[in-house]
Amino acid sequence: MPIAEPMRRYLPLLVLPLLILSGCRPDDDPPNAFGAVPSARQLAWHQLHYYAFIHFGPNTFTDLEWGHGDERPEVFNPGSFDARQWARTFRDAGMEGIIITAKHHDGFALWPSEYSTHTVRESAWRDGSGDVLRELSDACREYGLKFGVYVSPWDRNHPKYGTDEYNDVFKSMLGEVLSDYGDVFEVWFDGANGEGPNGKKQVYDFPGFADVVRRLQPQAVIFSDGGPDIRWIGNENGYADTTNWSTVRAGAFYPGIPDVNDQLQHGHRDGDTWLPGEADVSIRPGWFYHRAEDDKVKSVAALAEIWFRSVGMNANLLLNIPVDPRGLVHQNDSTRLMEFREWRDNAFTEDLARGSLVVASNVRAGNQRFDASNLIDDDPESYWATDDGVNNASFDLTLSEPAAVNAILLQEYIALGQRVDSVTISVERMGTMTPVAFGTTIGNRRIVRFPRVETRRVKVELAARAPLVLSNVSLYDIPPTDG
Ligand code: FUL
Repeated sequence: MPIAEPMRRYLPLLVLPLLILSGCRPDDDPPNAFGAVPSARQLAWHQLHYYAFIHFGPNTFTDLEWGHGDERPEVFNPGSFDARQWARTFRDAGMEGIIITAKHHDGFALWPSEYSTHTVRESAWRDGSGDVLRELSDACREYGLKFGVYVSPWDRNHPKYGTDEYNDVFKSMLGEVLSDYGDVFEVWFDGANGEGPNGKKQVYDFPGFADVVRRLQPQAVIFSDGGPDIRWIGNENGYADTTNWSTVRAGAFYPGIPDVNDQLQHGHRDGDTWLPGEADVSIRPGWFYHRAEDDKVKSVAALAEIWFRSVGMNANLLLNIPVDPRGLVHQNDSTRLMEFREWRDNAFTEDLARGSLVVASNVRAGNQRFDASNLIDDDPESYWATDDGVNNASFDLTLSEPAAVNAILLQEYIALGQRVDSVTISVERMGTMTPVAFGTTIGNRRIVRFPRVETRRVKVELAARAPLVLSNVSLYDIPPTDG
């Protein structure tokens, strides 16, 4: 029913006192989302930190990094193959999943594909009756790990490579991988695009490949240089940039795009698309196993640095551990993985911010729901938020007793976007607050390190592009690594 004109004019005057009386101001609403936001499948991926990459195939036996595609399939013969040993090792290492090279550039399929004659079926392993993907996906389920696949579009073996038909062959092979082995959490597309056996390069149908993934594994994230869900971090050292936006400008990146590594490393502040970074690196110099690298497994110190610069810089870490020709994770790698886990457990188990008093310079509508105490409540869905228009704010943590600290972990509530441009950390020393560290972006997770100091008060000053929305703060006293 239409409201009479005089009534309409006076309506705000009537409603406003009612709103005030009920204690309800417009800012009692949650903050609006800012800019691009993650999809449900990206949000699920953001909850991960660290998972294993496995490069395994004929190269494991021929000592190559890039097989030529003409290797005899019989060379693939892992005598002590045990996917359960891999899964157990990675579970014990504190990893959350495994991504395996189902097919690398040499074209050899680790499953008995109907669309290729260069597969485990043609190998000497188990007289051709084995299926690596079957045993690994089963082992992942048994050990509570997520299962993911790397499937290289570049194929140096397939006779159809370099022709239009190959895109359909690739889609069919991808379809097998995504239909026959249960849930897949991530599909990893390598941008490498070289020549096939006929000397020709392929024009890849990436949109068509993505359609296959969406149809068969709608919850899986698709990784490539340009997404559509996860972007490469622009180097193979496992390092994101200290400034790392999860947003990029639409269309700026595509699989195999050259000369943008720097941009991939830090994303775009003015990006209109959510495309977070994944940092990949190998625990050894090569991606595949080489006996000559048995004593070149990265140190705990090197792995810790990678952790700070990936997981601690708004990326997930994909750490490659090449399986050896026996079909086992080598002792040197598993020993190092366990040492690295022990260091992380020592570093991150005790959160010194828990139980502290947190007071913010501004709390949205003064409403308890957005209070700064949400920063230390262990609930990732609760957050501290500021009023609309308050894009610069701070909070103080007062510890129950003085403690030595050297790192702070900050997390934005990214379901509503990425906002923070800069952060300054100060600590109380002899009664005065002294700045000890500066940072730029936060995003899903940011660890800022500073020289170890004993203090009772820590101040975090933030400048953002929209009201602040942070879900978590943690304080740590991280032990040194043994070098
Ligand atoms: C690169 C490949 O060419 C390497 O062999 C390796 O698989 C690495 C993870 O991606 O593009």
